[in-house]
Amino acid sequence: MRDEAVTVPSDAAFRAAVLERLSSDHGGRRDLCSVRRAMAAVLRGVVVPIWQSALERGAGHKRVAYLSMEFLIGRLAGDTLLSLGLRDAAKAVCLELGLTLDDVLEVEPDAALGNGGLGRLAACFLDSMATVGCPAVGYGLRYEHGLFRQGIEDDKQTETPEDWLSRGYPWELRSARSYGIGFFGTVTDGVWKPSETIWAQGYDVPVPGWQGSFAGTLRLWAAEAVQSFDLGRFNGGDHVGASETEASARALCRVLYPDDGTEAGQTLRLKQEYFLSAASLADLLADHRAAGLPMETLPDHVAIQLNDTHPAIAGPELMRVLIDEEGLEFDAALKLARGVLNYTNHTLLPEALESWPEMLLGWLLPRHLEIIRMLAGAMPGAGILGGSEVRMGNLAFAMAGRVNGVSALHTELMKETVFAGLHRQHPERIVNQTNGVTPRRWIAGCNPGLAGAVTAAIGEGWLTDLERLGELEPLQPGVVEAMAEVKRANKVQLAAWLGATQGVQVDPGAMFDVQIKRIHEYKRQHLNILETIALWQEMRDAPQAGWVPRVKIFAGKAAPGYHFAKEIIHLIGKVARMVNADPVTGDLLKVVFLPNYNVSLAERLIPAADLSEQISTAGKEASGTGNMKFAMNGALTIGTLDGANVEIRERVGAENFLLFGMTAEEVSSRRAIPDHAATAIEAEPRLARALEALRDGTFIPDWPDLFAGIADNVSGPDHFLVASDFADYWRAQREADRWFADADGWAEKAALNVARSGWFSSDRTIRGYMADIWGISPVSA
Ligand code: B1N
Repeated sequence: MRDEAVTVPSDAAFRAAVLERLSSDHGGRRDLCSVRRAMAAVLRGVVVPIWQSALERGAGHKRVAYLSMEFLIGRLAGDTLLSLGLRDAAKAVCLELGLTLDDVLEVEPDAALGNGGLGRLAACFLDSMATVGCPAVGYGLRYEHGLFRQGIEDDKQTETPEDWLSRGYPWELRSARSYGIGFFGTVTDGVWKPSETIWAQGYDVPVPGWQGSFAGTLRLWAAEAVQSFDLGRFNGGDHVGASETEASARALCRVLYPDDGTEAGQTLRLKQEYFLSAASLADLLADHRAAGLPMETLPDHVAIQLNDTHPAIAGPELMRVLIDEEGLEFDAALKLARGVLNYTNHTLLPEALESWPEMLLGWLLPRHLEIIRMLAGAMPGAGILGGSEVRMGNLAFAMAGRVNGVSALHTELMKETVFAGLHRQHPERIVNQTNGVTPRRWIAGCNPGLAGAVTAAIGEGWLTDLERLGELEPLQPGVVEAMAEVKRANKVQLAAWLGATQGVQVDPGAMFDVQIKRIHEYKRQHLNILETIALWQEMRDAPQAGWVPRVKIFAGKAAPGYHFAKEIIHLIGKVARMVNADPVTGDLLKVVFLPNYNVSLAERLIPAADLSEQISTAGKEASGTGNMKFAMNGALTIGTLDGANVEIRERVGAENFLLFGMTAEEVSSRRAIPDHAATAIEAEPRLARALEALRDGTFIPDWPDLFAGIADNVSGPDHFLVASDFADYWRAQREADRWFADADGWAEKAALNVARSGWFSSDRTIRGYMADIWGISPVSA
């Protein structure tokens, strides 16, 4: 049902508009790219008026500024068509032109302005804020190159630049907003004179809510030179040097830092962080001033959310503006800043907690260092400075009204570990907001079959009120069967795609076991591949023992400098090569590593998954969001008590979840045992044998000890306790086999996962932020 107030073309008008565009803008060409662009142009013509009218409706309302270095938005055409109810019309036009809609949608570049979960969460939040009526601007950077494109050569990762902008980006509008952002220079008596200025130019991507009910904005800052071209220098013969300032400005937004979980200690990264923070604040304050509002009322009009510490320099920047430009006293400025700023922590991993050397910060942002020292002086117990570094988590905490974690467990661990001291001083400040995902993209968009089955069972309306999935219970037999049928069809489709694109033949009747996420030691892809090796070895020993056939699917990128993660990818590739060619195991076991994991690939894999691998060392994965997407698409989770797995298990029921492994508490005590890995391996001959295969050249005869590094790590320091959790993981995997062998039993468990996952909608999360953090009520329809 379309919202009556929204002008959406009829199917016939949409068709006519696309054909018209094709002829006027593309010379009547009917290739995939031309059709894609013509369709995008027509959709943009529909979306922009929706967006403008929502901005008018939201005027004067308190709004959110969501500051994030990452927005992993993926492709937009499919989502937009679905939301506007034009998917069938688009299918028909494509068919008429001799194409399929899927192929047309496929040629849209997947905008990957993010690394992983943190960036995808920001994108889900944009969708939910626009849908529930929360006025919001997502502020980010317009990186010229998003996350690198991952290739696989000789089973190893290669990296090439991603170029989402190279053929123009139809979803953005160059905005009238632009601001000069200063860097370096000197401070005299509290007056900062920057020695370099780079222009921040806004580009707006309208974000329409479901069926055009409301809308928000994603505003991305591009770096441009204040003066792009020095004609004098050019005429003087310095043809290259004449563009020097432009080149240096453009370098700022050239790439997204491809690091998820480790601190990228580069000056350019800090420059990016400040550029985002300062431009976004300048934009907010410009609106506030233009509305004629006194500065003291800022907290009544804006809530700023810092997506992790990456934009935490926004705190000192706001202080600088309030003190140096608005003339406020330090204490009044701090009170005001705390009234608007909030901070989400996304990780407790020590290597990911940002800190900047005071030297570096003082060189790039001399006035900000002064202000940070004042803050540290005013709050001596906050731990803002330490070891000649500025600790950004402590700074963000000290300046925020609310600090939140992203799952119940993570929030509790935050209170006990990194922020224990600060939490004691400010016990009311930390709140939990468990992550969520948008069901528009992650059910209706990627799994139309499932959406159809749900609607057939409980009617419309659940996509914006996901807890209504609960109405699927008590499960009717027809519904369970319909869902199982959808899963089967999705698996057949994926199997065909794997055959066509990867040259791997898999049996759609096998269990599709999927682990897709960034490659990290704490996420333990090596635990999964070691179990795969052990399984293969046992299958070879007794191929007739009644094994449940498996297809092990992996995908994920490794940070370019993360050697161990790259070795894991290499190992998976070699195991796949050996196992897939083994006539003894044949269809019993296949292993696939899919290159270039991104949002679009996730949309293809999740609907076809039977088993979702969420196997991080307990206490390490702050939340996870893939885990939620799998559950709501009817996959069972095999997982540890980590992050949001805990809450997923509570909701879907322990009998529908394959739990294994140590708890976060047990992890800490186990790690204290000096030879924890060796004892675990001794007690588990299967693991010993699998590790041996990494050392004896089973997978790479020409270079037998190539993977000895992984084996040595697992049998030595094993910080992430792969060895200690292996036996229980094996047990849970065999339990999965038994459950899967009972097809009806499995189908019922899968259906219960769908029916009970409504709470994991990001609409619920956003309503939580609105009520507990931002103090914003929805704009009424
Ligand atoms: O944020 C997600 C969580 O679901 C994941 O569990 C968590 O790992 C992820 C430095 C990060 N935490 N920290 C980062 C990203 C980029 C970077 O440069 C750290 N990403 C997460 C959403 O809450």
